[in-house]
Amino acid sequence: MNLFLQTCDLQPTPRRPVWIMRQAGRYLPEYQAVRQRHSFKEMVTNPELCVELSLQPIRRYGLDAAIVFSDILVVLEALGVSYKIVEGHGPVLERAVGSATELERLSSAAVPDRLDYVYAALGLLRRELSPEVALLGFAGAPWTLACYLVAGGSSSNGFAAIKSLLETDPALLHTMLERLTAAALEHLQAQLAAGADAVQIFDSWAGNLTEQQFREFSLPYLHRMAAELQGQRAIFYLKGAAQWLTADEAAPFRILSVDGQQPLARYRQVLGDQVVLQGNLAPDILTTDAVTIQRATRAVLESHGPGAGHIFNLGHGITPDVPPRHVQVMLDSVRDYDLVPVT
Ligand code: 1CP
Repeated sequence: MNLFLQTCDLQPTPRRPVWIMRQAGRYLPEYQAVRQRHSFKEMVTNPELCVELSLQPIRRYGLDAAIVFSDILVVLEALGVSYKIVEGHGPVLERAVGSATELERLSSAAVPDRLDYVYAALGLLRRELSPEVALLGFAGAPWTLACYLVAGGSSSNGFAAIKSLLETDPALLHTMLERLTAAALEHLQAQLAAGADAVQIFDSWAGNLTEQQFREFSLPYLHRMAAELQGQRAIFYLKGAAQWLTADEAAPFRILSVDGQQPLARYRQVLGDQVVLQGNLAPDILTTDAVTIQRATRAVLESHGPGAGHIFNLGHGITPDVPPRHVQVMLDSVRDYDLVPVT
């Protein structure tokens, strides 16, 4: 029985599924061991290494879902703007794209033609994983991809360049967002075809917009993606923005992943029980101590309650300073909680 997929389909399960993203995956010594021998780029583009890195958290913790080792930036590379990861800084793109001419220079080749290595890794992973473990693919949301594209990589000034573009040339930004929506969708469909059971769309910088700007520059594109992926399991992760959604705005999303801004009970109250909620322990809790982690994990579980439709997850990726045993404490707390029969 695959608890993760059943939960995605809003079916009751004996316990709730749990998985975690380790975007800043540096916290695992087995990740570090591989990283010391290879650049990030080598790891992402080599399917065998990807499989090894994707399986590491599954072997250590027995999670209910595995996420393919990759990055949201591969889609930008497929569009002709390559990236590298600079130690202690983050992603750096070969060039920034902020004008109509630069936008026109993006490659018009089909995105999946350039990302074979991701689909190869997914195919191998699906064969390696037991059927009880769900396999996740992913892509960046259009707004989040645009943040990196316009800044030329990660930003130390809150993505100021795209915030000013949004005011000075909103039409250009919308053209860019259209382009990124199509590219991300192609990549997601190809991952589903290659063996992913579900896909997650990361809008990590949605909270960098005001509520009104979110409604103009992010939400319509997420809705378009949800419509195109209808019938597939698509998890929409909104960092810093899910609290703005009305029930009508959330309705197109079957599965919503939320950060730790509000208790899950509040999301349920606003959104009703037809949406699957994923989340939402704040990752910094994992740097504290066992008792604090147990208490905070329980608070998340109690806030949701026993009903179907909750995937336990962090509100964001794990930071590199988290001791791996603290993750085990969190997982044990989730599993112990669900062992107590509900009366
Ligand atoms: O070893 C290193 O130095 C690289 C660290 C690292 C890792 C492990 C990066 C660079 N990317 C990844 C993998 C990654 N990225 C995964 C694989 C899942 C896993 O191993 O658990 C996923 C799902 C991502 C997604 C991703 N990349 C997001 C969305 C999620 C989020 O964190 O909000 C974003 C915004 C990125 C861009 C990126 N790539 C890498 C970093 C450190 C960042 C974000 C930080 C920044 O903007 O500076």
